[in-house]
Amino acid sequence: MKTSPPDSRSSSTTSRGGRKISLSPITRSSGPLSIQVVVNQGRVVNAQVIGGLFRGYELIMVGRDPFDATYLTEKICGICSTAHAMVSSLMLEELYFTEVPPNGWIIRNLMLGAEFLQNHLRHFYFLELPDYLQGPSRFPFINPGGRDYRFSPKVNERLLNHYHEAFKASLLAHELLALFGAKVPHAHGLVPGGATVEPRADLINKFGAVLAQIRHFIDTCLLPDTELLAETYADYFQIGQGPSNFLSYGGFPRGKKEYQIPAGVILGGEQQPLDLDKITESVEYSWFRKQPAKRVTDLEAVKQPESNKPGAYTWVIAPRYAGQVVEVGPLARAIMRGEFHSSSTMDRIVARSREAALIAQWMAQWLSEIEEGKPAYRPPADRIKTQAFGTLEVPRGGLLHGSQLDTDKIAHYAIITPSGWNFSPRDNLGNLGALEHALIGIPIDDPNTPIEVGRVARSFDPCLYCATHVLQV
Ligand code: NFE
Repeated sequence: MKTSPPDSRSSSTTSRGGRKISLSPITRSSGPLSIQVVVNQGRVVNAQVIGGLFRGYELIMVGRDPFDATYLTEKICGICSTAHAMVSSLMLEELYFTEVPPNGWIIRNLMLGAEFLQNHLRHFYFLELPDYLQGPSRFPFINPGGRDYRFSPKVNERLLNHYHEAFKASLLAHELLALFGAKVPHAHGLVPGGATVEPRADLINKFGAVLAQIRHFIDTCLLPDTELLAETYADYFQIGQGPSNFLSYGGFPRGKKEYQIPAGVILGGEQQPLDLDKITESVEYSWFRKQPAKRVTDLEAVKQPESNKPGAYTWVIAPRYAGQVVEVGPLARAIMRGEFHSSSTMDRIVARSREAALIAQWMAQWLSEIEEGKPAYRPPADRIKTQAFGTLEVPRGGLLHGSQLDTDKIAHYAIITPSGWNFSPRDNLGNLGALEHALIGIPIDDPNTPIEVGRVARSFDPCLYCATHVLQV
């Protein structure tokens, strides 16, 4: 089943006899993602992940009042705007002396939690499941022949019903966010200093009632449907293994750097504390003027676009941690919590659904901890730094915003998104990005219907709108 046209495909033969297949665009994903693979003897032997959009958000920020960051950067994306509002707020709270009241931390986490639920529900039912499910034979559904459909007609029918029910659940998650955010997407209620909507009893009660409906859907549909998918396509636990390095910035803070989801990095199986100075960005294979890999904390080293650069193939840059490619997202967070121990297409899908249940459970707890009648916002005061970073776990992984001020205006702004990590190209050492790595070696049953490529790519939940926000000055 597809709610949009199939991934558009062309193919040719390479000099070594492999078959080059170009999938452009990859449908059922956010933003313009394309993938080129070379298939030889039934396996992918080479892969390039391509972000085809040039934007310019970091440029837009230059010369502006720093407090424009929250409302402007949330426009980067319609599906994770709260994430950008939150992380830019955390950055501003480092630049300006700010004491966010306890209610402010809780309400912001409730808004961000609602965004996680909305994204995870929508991703499973509308973007991921159609790779495995046969749709009704009517427009706009398309059921290309030769697909690897394994559900019995009865199970298929039940999952289709849940697909339709997921529209309501996903809508409820937006409703939840709007209770404190005032509107969705691009909420107004989340700002540096806390939340602007006071925690009134009627809002708290409404939030609790809507959250209970979503939790019911998660418990009765999302979790069992995910288990069913995992059992039916158990071979996908062996397909699409990532680089096996993971990063988390820490998630759902209740104070500065007090996280519900732990921060850390796992490199070569060893967990270690996170150090922002170890994050570098390479533009070797991106459409930017050649320069050595730079540290993300060096905000003055600006990337200059060069759309005709020989050898480059994407607008996404290549972030690396201590020179290593890492995977970010729900699976990385679950591995950090010790709940998962392997990386694959199906591990990512299962980790995302279980994370939705966990976050919904936390949200019910946080809601009960709101102190009615107490403030949720305290305005930022004097500027205390000229350079600062905000980092946090958001639906697709770790998000970073950084800025350097020149007096009271923004001189430089940097953003590294989760999809920037997962959909990055090769770096200056030639190491593949996380999805590129995951695609190498996967079996392709029929090169005329390379469904496996889309399945692996979608398990990372791509958002190329976020990943290609990069710019020039
Ligand atoms: Ni455009 Fe986003 C999330 C951010 S990018 S969806 O989650 O930041 O991966």
